[in-house]
Amino acid sequence: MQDVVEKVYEQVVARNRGEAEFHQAVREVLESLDPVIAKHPHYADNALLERIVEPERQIMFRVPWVDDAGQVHVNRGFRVEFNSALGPYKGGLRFHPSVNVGIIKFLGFEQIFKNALTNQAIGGGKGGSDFDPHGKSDAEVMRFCQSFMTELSRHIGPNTDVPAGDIGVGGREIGYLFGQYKRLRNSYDAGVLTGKGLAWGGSLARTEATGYGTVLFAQSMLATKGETLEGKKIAVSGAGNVAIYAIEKAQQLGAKPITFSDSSGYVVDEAGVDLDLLKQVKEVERGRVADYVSRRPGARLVTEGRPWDVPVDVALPCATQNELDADSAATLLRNGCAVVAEGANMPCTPEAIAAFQAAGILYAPGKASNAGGVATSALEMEQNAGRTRWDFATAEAKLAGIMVDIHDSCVEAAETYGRPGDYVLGANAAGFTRVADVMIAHGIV
Ligand code: NDP
Ligand code: 2IT
Repeated sequence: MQDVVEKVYEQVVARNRGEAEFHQAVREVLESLDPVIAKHPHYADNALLERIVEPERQIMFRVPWVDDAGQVHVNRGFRVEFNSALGPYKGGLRFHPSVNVGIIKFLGFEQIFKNALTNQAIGGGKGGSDFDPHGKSDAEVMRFCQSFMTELSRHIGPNTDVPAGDIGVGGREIGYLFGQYKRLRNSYDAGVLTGKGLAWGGSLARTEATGYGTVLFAQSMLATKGETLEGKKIAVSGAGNVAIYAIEKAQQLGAKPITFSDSSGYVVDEAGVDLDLLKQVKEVERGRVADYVSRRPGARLVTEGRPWDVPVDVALPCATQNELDADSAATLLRNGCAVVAEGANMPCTPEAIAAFQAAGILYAPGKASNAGGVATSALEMEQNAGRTRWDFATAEAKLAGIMVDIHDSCVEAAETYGRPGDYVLGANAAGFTRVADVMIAHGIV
């Protein structure tokens, strides 16, 4: 990194001790900015880099709640309002026991550039809690969500900050959160949350959007080589919202996803994933991947290793950060994998990314390839503001158009800065310059 950029990184590490994921996300962006700063030195003036790595506001709060047995628990809640240059803070809420301030800051930081890439009027933010929804009753999840929203409601609003789902937060949780917000504010602000139910302001295609968008991005990358997804074998990780709809879109485009996973292991189904069964197990029963295997002859559960051990043409990591490391990358490359598109946020380690880039395969960073979810959240906000509702085909067509635009912006920026085909540089440079230009226009704020 150039001196000016390296100094900013060192300051981030010194000021945010122990926040390894945040350091990792900042480093990846700053490294990409070398050629951008070299070409446009004014981006380093007026402490623009120093400002962009510092959240505008970060909120931490106590979340007390009572379980079904009457026991009181205390979780920690977070909302990091990172950057509002382009619009209200926008980004999901994650409920997972691993959540800490460094994880929320890495996600919020990535969200700034992802949201800029969508070309919609949304700033970057993220939130969540170390609450674990696994094994909790609906009533426990509801009481937790009500307590969480009791504090969060002071900080959000349709023109201020608009949360949505992420790991552990889906339609059920958004419902309980919205109900409590409405009660506290005595105001039906549909646009305060996205990922809502279809009967109360949700958008068609939002549920599918992240997974669909990831596959559409992979399709656009393949098109640059004159190829399609038809007949390609795919390894998917995760079995949640993103993974399920990545599998669905891949199947619609003639590909053959053969794996998925959760924290108990991964499933290999060489005949191709039975999507109806997977949805039944995960969306309806909230079960484990073993429940799929017990009902699907020919499928096997592997509890050691990763889906990346299975020979495939395309890998779609859709579970969590740092789930695909250098060893997994080497295995994928050895087996002939030629496309990696991230559905999750930061699932590939820096070493894995370096291996993919050195091998010259098609690799898409999550801030570009998983941006379809937040883009469709912005479409939900647009429908809420207009008190209208589009049909599925309209919403999906807009999502598809946005994914093509994001792909083309990445390709163009990578060419502009002298590294054609480098989607990491492309995504970071295109996202950064959009935000930076507006921050400059807004003065020192
Ligand atoms: P879900 O909660 O619906 O699913 C998450 C899946 O990943 C589950 O199968 C879960 O298994 C697995 N998983 C999560 N954490 C771990 C872990 N530490 N180790 C092993 N497996 C794990 O979340 P989403 O599908 O919404 O999110 C998946 C990824 O996509 C995340 O990185 C998220 O940030 C990203 N993303 C999500 C978007 C959205 O719209 N939902 C938009 C853009 C990105 P288990 O149940 O066993 O924990
Ligand atoms: O990481 C992400 O982009 C999300 N979890 C979706 C955020 C949103 O506001 O829809």
